[in-house]
Amino acid sequence: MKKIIYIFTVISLVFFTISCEDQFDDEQDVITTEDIELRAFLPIDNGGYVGTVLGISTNGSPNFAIASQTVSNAFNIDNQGNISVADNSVLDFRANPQIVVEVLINKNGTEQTSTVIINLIGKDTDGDGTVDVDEISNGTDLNDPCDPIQFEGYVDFNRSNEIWSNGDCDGDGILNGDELANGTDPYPCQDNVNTSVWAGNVITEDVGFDFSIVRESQSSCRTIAIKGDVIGFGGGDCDDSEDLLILNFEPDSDGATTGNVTIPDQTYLDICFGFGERIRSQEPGRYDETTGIIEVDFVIYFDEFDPDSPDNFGGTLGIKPE
Ligand SMILES: [Ca+2]
Ligand SMILES: [Ca+2]
Ligand SMILES: [Ca+2]
Repeated sequence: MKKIIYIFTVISLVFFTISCEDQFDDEQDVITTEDIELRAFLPIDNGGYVGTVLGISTNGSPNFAIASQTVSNAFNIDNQGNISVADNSVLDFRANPQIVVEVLINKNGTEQTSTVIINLIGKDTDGDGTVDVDEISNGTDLNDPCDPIQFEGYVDFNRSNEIWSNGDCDGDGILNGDELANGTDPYPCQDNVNTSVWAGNVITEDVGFDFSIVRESQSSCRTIAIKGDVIGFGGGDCDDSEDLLILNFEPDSDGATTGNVTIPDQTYLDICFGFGERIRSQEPGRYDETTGIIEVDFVIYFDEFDPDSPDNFGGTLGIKPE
């Protein structure tokens, strides 16, 4: 009897073991992955880490392989799914700003694909608007936010960049970030118009009419601002107006002492009339630093009226130092 029980037990054990193995063999690998989007900041070294592809199998670690990529040999992948740069010489963020990599995740013949979009971005370490790869090829300093030199009016900087904010590009002792907060220009004037010729008192006249007025003028980069009624248009209280008339200068060439002068479209003596008078130049006038003479045709018109109408009041504004 004992023998029978023993044989039965052995048979049962064998059967149980076989049935377990059958069940194990029948279990399919299930692989979990997802499509992802990554960013690679250039320049980046060969071997530089870019990101990791998710790949989980129900039966241990799966294998990762790149099936295709839109720029050959750009990236590698290791067996943890880490994507790294294979050959940085083929990464060009202007020619190919986006590279699509198809990754196969495989375990025991079961396979899933992850589509990985890698956006190439030109890094700008110092926030001056010139990306590092260009600073390297141009020979400028990628850690100096004021190299290459830019001039007043330049706006392509990154205002949230700390290196840029802590720079002082015009050398006036006020940091770039503070200049932005103050509403001043952080960049130096391109010093090829000597507007100081018209700083202080200037004589203004409506050329062809027999009068002239002395007015106070402030000069800054390629611009002067003259206080009050420059052409005797208003008279009375308007003479003492603090309103400013802005004129802009554009040299004929770099370093030239002559060039064009324009009156950008602006309100004129609004503080003393309040009728919405506007003034602008009809076409660019001329300035000459040596003689100190400025002449520019102007037109005065009312807001919402046609500034080109022949019925508008106009003339030639003459300006010279007192
Ligand atoms: Ca830069
Ligand atoms: Ca720089
Ligand atoms: Ca400054």
